[in-house]
Amino acid sequence: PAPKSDTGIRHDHRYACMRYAPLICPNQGLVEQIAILRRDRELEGLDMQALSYERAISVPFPFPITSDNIHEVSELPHIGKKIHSKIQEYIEHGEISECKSILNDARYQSLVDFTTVYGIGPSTARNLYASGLRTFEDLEKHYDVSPRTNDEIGQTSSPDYLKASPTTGLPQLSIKVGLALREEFSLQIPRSEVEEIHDAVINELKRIRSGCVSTIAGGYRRGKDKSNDIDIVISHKDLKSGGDQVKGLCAELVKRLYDKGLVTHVMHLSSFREHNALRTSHWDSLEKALTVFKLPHKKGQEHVHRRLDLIFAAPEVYWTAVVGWTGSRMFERDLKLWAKQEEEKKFDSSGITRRHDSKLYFPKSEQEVFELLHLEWIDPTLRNA
Ligand code: TTP
Ligand code: MN
Ligand code: MN
Ligand code: MN
Repeated sequence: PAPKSDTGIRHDHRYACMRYAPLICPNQGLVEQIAILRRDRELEGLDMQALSYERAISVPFPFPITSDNIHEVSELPHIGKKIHSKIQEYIEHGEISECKSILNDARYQSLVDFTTVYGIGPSTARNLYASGLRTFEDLEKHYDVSPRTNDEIGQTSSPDYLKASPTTGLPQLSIKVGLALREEFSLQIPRSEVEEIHDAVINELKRIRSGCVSTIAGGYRRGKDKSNDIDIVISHKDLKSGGDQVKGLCAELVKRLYDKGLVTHVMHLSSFREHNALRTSHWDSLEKALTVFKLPHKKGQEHVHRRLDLIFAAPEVYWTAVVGWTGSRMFERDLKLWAKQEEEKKFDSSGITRRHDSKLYFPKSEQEVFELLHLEWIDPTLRNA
């Protein structure tokens, strides 16, 4: 085996999965400015540049950066000359001039607006812009969405929603619904409602399969006060069932939630690719559904449409799925990188494999996932890199 990189948690470790990263950061103003640069590069498809800005802001500096300690910042990983000069500018002037011009740029504003629509990513946004569209009103005309009431939105879902394409290009229906519901989706979800939605989902799950287990993952698990969506990882207690208890459950549950009026739309529904001979059943065991969910109104109080992601894992890969869906994105990216570069393993939400012989590992707890990768376990609330 290759010699291990230095192990042990340090705030300046180059792998995000080896750092404690709390939600609150003492350099919030600076981070927000650099995030604008990152966003601009991401929207323009400059992914490597975006990633280097994202990496830079994922390294926590434990104190407010000032002219007295900025020399320490340049010793941190992922802080190159370019980013250092931006930080310098921020320390001197309280802002980064490039950010100001980005924020005033009409193209940037349109691309930011477009990508707030569920279903529109940077490349679709650039294409829409290139075809002359600039505002939400332009998009509504383009996608033939007229302002609707909630009831009418409910009716836009077609009866053949279960055939939602699992392939790359999102069907127009998705963008249409995303557009119609964009204001509701922009409202963040308090923890209490995340829990209420989880309970409602599990309540229906129990009716179709007993013995299931679940974890609310995503930002909620990392301690965020308000989330943009709800991510629930579902599996089954019975390890010996080898995934049989979970197979097909995704479509079954989504269908039930839809019939109960709880799920209003399905953006994506993956099927169990049972006949793919090149893959073992374990790699196929993550079924998932990206849906829109609305709690039933009570006492005349309407609830908001929420995005709900349901992830189904076979019992032996439940904990890798939980780790994989807890995030943050940067934490996940570096966990994969660590596994590959330092452990000669492949980490994925759907399992851990040894690279040279494809041996599969089946960790029985979240702690075991970290142990297998020779990492110190990090509390989810410190995975906010
Ligand atoms: P998100 O739900 O996109 O983000 P989040 O929960 O961290 O924050 P919020 O929802 O409040 O904006 O993703 C949750 C985690 O799931 C993410 O950290 C990485 C993982 N993930 C995947 O593994 N694959 C995917 O396709 C997506 C979208 C997320
Ligand atoms: Mn931070
Ligand atoms: Mn989430
Ligand atoms: Mn999600």
